[in-house]
Amino acid sequence: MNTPNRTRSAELFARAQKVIPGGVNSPVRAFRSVGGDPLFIERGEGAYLVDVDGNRHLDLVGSWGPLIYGHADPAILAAIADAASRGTTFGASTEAEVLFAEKICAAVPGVEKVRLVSSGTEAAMSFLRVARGYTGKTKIVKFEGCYHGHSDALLAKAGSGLATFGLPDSAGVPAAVTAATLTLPFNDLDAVATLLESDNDIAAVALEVVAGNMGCVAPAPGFLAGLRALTKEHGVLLLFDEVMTGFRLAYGGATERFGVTPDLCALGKIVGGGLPLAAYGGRADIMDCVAPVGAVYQAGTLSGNPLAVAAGRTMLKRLRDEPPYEYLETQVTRLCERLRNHAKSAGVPVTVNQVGSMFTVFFTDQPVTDYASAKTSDTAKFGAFFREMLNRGVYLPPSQFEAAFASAAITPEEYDRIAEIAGEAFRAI
Ligand code: KE4
Repeated sequence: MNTPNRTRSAELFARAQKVIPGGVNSPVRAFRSVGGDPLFIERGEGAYLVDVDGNRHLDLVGSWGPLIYGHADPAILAAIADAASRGTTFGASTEAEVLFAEKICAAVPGVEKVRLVSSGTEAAMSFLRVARGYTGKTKIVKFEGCYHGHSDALLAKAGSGLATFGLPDSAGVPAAVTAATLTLPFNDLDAVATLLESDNDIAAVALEVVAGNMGCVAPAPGFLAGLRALTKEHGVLLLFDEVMTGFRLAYGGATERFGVTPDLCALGKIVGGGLPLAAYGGRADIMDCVAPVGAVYQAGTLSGNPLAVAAGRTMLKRLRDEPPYEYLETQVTRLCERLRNHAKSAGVPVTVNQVGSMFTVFFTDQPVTDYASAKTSDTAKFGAFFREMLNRGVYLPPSQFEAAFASAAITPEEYDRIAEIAGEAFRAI
């Protein structure tokens, strides 16, 4: 399979590295873990990404989640243009924000009040601060392999003993900040029970309800209900990070899909319709801790930005009027079955995890239920698979430890084509 012409991307990448760290504005875009130079994109068209060399790719990243209906949705573009004609930002409240907040509260179980922010990082950083402010307690429990944005307290990894002090997972993060972030294995309910029984200074347990940042990993049966019972029993708040899963796994997100309601949740990606908008929300008595009502400070110049709110409102309207969930469930389940069959006939050991329209092909013969098992994957093989798929016009997330996000813009014939291309790629590696 010859490699498509990517000279313009290569030129731009060389130029970009002179003025942007790593030539990218977010690390995962640099293709470091899959090899080769990153693509530079000229435009998105429905199910396709078109790069600056004119190569078209069926897009299974969807900007890491927001684009459940694909690129350049005409209704969303029209809503943004319409809002922009009245100005781009006011730093003051608008009617649209109220209507949007009402929609979010009506959509997501357990969300009685919501605050709009500009990124998932801001949403997760804020729900953590609110949990600490509301409970008066200090420690936070997170899970290995879960990512909640790049705020200091959440860039933590497990200390020597699982429940000992968290260690920084990034340079520049003071140990004092992550000391209060305890990290446990995902899906390990016993570890949570042991910790909550032994430490009464825990404000919250936070998790990706379906993990996407270690690759797609589902909560084990009973895990979410167990967390809900344990946190209630010990006066600890349960925080669902639905930045990826919100409005993706159901209109009410993973909370609706799994039927377990947290105390607070973070939303992002889809809720912003592809513009910089995220949100955190939950029980009114907890959210009323937030300034200017309560003592927990959080603010933002562009929070509730009119253009982003217009995009988000249009996205939610479309999700209501023409829900993509059944179509995606059918198509992606069929696709994953075919990926398993093609890998098997090519003699390539893989574990394909899928929840709704999120999936990951792990290059391991073991079940993947947490970060330790995800790490048994052969990342070099994933890199080779990624490149073979890309050369054939299918754009997967450029990392073994990321979830693919399928869109409703991809037709059944195109899903079939993706499966056939994967068959060729499995045979080629
Ligand atoms: P942002 O600050 O990137 O909007 O959201 C942070 C965040 C919070 N919570 C979850 C569950 C997330 O997945 C994310 C961001 N996801 C990554 C993909 N692994 C965004 C892609 C990137 O970092 O470039």
